[in-house]
Amino acid sequence: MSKYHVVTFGETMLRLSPKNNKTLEQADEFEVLCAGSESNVAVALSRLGLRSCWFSRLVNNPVGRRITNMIRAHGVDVSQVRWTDEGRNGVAFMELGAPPRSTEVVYDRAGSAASRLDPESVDWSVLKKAKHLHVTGITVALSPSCAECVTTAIARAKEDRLTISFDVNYRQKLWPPGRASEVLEPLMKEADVLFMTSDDAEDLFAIKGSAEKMVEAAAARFGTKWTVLTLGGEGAIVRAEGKTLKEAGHTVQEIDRIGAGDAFVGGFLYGYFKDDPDKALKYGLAMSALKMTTPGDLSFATLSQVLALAAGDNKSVKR
Ligand code: KDG
Repeated sequence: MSKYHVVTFGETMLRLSPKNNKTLEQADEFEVLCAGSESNVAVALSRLGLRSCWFSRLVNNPVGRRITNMIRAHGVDVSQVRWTDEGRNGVAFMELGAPPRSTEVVYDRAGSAASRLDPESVDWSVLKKAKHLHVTGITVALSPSCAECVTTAIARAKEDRLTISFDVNYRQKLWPPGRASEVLEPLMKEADVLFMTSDDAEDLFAIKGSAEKMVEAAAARFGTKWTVLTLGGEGAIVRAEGKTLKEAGHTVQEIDRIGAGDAFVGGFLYGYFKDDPDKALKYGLAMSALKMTTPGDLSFATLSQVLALAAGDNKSVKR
């Protein structure tokens, strides 16, 4: 038995979000959370009962320890984190929007310890203990050495016969779309499962049309076995082994949508490991909907909640 189902890595920042729906400008109290797409996925998987390992590079100070503690609390293995005594940990100020006011994210992450992760400092033998590697475009955007880590991880995962998922996760505050599409396309083609929002498909790769047309065009262009487009409030669509399946999203009373995409990825991968595209979509959408009902990036959903919601049981009172 492999030690881990999934290994992933990337920057996780301290997330500071104003309390009581205040804006960043007016806030006098902040909730202390963590923000990192890959650790969000690792937590989602761990909550579903899978063994996940996440690593990054962090400064060994109270902020770095707080970040790892929040992730470890969900059962994620953080033993591969590269600790350093120098530099600083990234911080993200995240103000939650309330329509029509949009969510505002202010990064304070340039030159962070995580952005200095490099392939030589990673113990890649960790991949030999895993079945699956999950990586995202955010890490590629952080720095040339982080991009090299993603390239190295993909090459090693292929050698070690792991399956690979790649989430495009375009962040406009990190790089321009033209550069992102050019750098990401060859990496996306290496994945077994590709995740993208329909907005990213359109803005980065000019893939347009109905959801069905878009997912077929993406599958043809990137050649991935399973190609997944998330459609915001409309749900998600997958093209897997020549078939297209679409599923509507759940009605949600939204508390915090940041991290919902990562929760979707966690739930979807749970179904992917069962080789069932229909269940993958349902688990992904259930996990994502449940995540939106709680504050913070991290999912607090349980497997039984996800299975129940995926099966259509959404009774509001449980006794
Ligand atoms: O996916 C949610 C993330 O956007 C967030 O929490 C932080 O990984 C993050 C990033 O770099 O934007």
